[in-house]
Amino acid sequence: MSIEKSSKAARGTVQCENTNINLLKANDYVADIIKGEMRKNKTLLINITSSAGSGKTTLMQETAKRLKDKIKMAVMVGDLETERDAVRIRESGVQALQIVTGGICHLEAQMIHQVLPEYDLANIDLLFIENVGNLVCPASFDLGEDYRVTLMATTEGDDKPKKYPRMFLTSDMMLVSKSDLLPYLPFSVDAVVKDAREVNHKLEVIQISALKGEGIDEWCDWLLAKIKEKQSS
Ligand SMILES: Nc1nc2c(ncn2[C@@H]2O[C@H](COP(=O)(O)OP(=O)(O)OP(=O)(O)O)[C@@H](O)[C@H]2O)c(=O)[nH]1
Ligand SMILES: [Mg+2]
Repeated sequence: MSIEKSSKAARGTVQCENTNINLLKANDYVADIIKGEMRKNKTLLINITSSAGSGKTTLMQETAKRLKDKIKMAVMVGDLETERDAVRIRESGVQALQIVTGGICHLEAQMIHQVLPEYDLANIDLLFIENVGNLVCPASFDLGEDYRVTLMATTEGDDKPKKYPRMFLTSDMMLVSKSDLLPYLPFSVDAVVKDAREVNHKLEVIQISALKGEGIDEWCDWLLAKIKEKQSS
């Protein structure tokens, strides 16, 4: 791909028979409709992103266990194939629907909008979108979320924020996940936080282990505070 073409793709613009179709403009139009729905129903919408396997579904399961008796929570989850993640999340006792993208590497606002009628938003305080696992394409698509939360697993190496800056630039929170593995890995939390905050100085950070429970109470308190803000707005 030429440099010119790749920079166009980065802005979401595709050259098609001399017509420039701004894909992101169409996405943002639908994202605004989703935002309106969430505002009307006072539902907090969180977009969870990360590389493949950083612990998104495990975090959804642990969050559901802790919060499902306090608030009404639901999840929609995107994957290229299989319904496995939705099945895992449903086993934690919350509604979860799978969006199978059939090879597309990210979720788009139109996909979210299409499944929204399956959710009783008036009775949902917190709706998660678990995005397709990768740090590249999902960064470019606004899904109408209130907050974007990116997991950065200790197993991935601490150099990712500078290599995949757009994801960290567009996120509100970075969860440094799998912290239980820190004793075994050459991973510096200080280095990853420094790099991530050089990309985005407003980024909030919590260190978590969904497996051992570290940071999960702090994460749930953050969610509860954001739900309260949304409901009093
Ligand atoms: N050691 C450790 N392993 C974890 C932790 N959280 C998740 N895992 C493991 O990491 C693997 C991937 O976890 P998932 O929750 O499926 O990750 P994911 O981000 O949802 O993966 P995709 O949806 O495929 O992108 C599983 O084997 C989990 O058991 C953690 O806190 N510590
Ligand atoms: Mg998953």
